[in-house]
Amino acid sequence: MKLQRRTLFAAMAAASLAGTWPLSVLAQKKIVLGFSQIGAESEWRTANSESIKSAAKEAGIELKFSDAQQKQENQIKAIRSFIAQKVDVIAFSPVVESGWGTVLREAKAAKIPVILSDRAVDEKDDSLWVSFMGSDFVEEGRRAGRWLVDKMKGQTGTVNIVELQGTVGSAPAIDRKKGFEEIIKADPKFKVIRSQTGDFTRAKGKEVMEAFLKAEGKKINVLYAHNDDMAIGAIQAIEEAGMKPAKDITIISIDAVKGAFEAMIAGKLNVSVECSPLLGPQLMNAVKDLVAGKTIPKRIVTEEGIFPMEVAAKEFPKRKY
Ligand code: GZL
Repeated sequence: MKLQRRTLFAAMAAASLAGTWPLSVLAQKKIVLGFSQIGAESEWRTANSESIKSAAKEAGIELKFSDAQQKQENQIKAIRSFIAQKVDVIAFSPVVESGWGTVLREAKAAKIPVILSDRAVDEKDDSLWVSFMGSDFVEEGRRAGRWLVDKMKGQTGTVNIVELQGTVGSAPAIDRKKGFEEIIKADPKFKVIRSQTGDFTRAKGKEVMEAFLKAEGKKINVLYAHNDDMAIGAIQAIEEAGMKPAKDITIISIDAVKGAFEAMIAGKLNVSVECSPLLGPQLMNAVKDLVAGKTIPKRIVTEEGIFPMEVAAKEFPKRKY
């Protein structure tokens, strides 16, 4: 990419000296970013896409945006199309961790830098991307676990937990499970009695929670959902089963999207661990730095908090997503 731009700038500078191109045009060539988005599976994803689109507009970057409808083959197709179009930078949120080596090597061969946005890949060769920006999902799982340990510290009997996992094979699903278990395994009273994917969607979260309730019913003390959308779907299932969400079943989820704050204010969700989708501005800054020939950090971690229902009403007006 640097070579192409240098050649282009040299040609345009020569043309300018010949009086045919104003030198100011040289700096005007728009940066072109190809972005492959996972889909529109959750409130979080919608807010993330909005952040990327508005930040690109704000930064004067031409954005080629592709929605993969949660299919890895569509993301790979989109990345190949960006390579063929010779974009300046490629960025994407990998729907799952594995299966990216071939297409990332094609981007590297085409000298197009790649930024991982939101989620990581499990490729060993980390020269295949210049930076990974997004949350620490293991820490998000730990935060959820620590909140539960604190909430149940007076509890002596067994605490039966059901878990709604995110998309199978995705970094957030793998890491949020890992972080949560790392914390609760210290106390044998915590038992995960059912764990199944709800694919990060409300519909699937409700469907799987219905199955959990059918199988375990009033034995369930806690629901740990890897995102708010699945928790909100599960809340519907819990109410339809004649139980009180956040009272009969303690509910912990992750993202802290608007729907979670509304559920907490309604007394139906106990806590949401923040996972910010607002990656647009830092992505555009990274893209501009890359094109300007600067180096960018290999890992940029999003700073985040945790919101129990007790603070939801006060915090809600300040929320940006
Ligand atoms: C997390 C992101 C996850 C969200 C879900 O950074 O990848 O995907 O937690 C979304 O809501 O579907």
